[in-house]
Amino acid sequence: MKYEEIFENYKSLVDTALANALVGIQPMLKEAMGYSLLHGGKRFRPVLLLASCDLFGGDVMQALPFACAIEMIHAYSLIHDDLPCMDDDDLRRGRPTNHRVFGEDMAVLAGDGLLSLAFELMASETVAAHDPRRAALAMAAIARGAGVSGMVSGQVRDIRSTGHEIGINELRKIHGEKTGAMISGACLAGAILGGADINQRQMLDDYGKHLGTAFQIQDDILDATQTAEVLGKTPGKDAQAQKNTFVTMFGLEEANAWAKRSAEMAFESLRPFGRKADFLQKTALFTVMREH
Ligand code: GRG
Repeated sequence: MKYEEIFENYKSLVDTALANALVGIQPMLKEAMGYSLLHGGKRFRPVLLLASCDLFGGDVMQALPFACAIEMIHAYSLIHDDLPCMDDDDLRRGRPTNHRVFGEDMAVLAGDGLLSLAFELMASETVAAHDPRRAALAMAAIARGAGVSGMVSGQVRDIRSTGHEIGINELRKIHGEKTGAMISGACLAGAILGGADINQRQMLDDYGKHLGTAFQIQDDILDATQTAEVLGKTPGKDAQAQKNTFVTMFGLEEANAWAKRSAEMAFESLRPFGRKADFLQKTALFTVMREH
């Protein structure tokens, strides 16, 4: 099967399961949650989770609730990040941001709803799982990626460092937490669910960390070089807001080189798996070639 077909297969499993996960929620809340969860998005993190589970011969259908959960957490983070009190953005995935359509109060609540639904989904699956210990460990990996030592912490560092001069180590810390932790959390959770041993988990975690760096630098490059039409969000915000990124600190050429190096390191992390890791290795290389 071609790379694009494999990606599409994982993605369509996720898209269907996400739509089903909102059934039964009261209409006002469902509309605001569904607006940001069900329309657009690359589904990068859930695809990584499913592919990492597949690498070890795990049951992709049993991993699906965890894949949906990580996408819900991602969607919540985007809604909250776009709020006037944070990035104050009007455009996301080619449409007005959540608070622009539903108001700030509903946007905060839609994010809260998505975050709690993610954990409800994983907890229910853990109770029903044939290996509840594995499921609980996967849930913990996702919680770590999302929370106080992951994305939330990175967002705090990012906000607090904006407009101030920082060094490369702090920049890497911000990126590692804000973006990398959810990406490596997805890979690690997938590996755990698939039955990876401790060394194999470490390899997937390493892969995810390098991939996270490559993904974030490419995001910064696109912010500086692409149009709103292609990106579906407002470009040029990093420079305008005096954000610290690889591009604003080192320039485009250096940022490109760094992104490529990180993608290659992600690729190398999975070499011991041979051809079985083809899809994940190609994902690393494509990450730095993507245009949105
Ligand atoms: C509000 C706790 C909290 C965190 C927000 C996600 C985030 C942290 C900020 C969004 C801004 C940003 C550039 C974050 C870095 C991660 C990133 C590149 C997010 C965009 O992810 P994609 O490209 O988005 O996977 P799609 O739309 O494809 O799902």
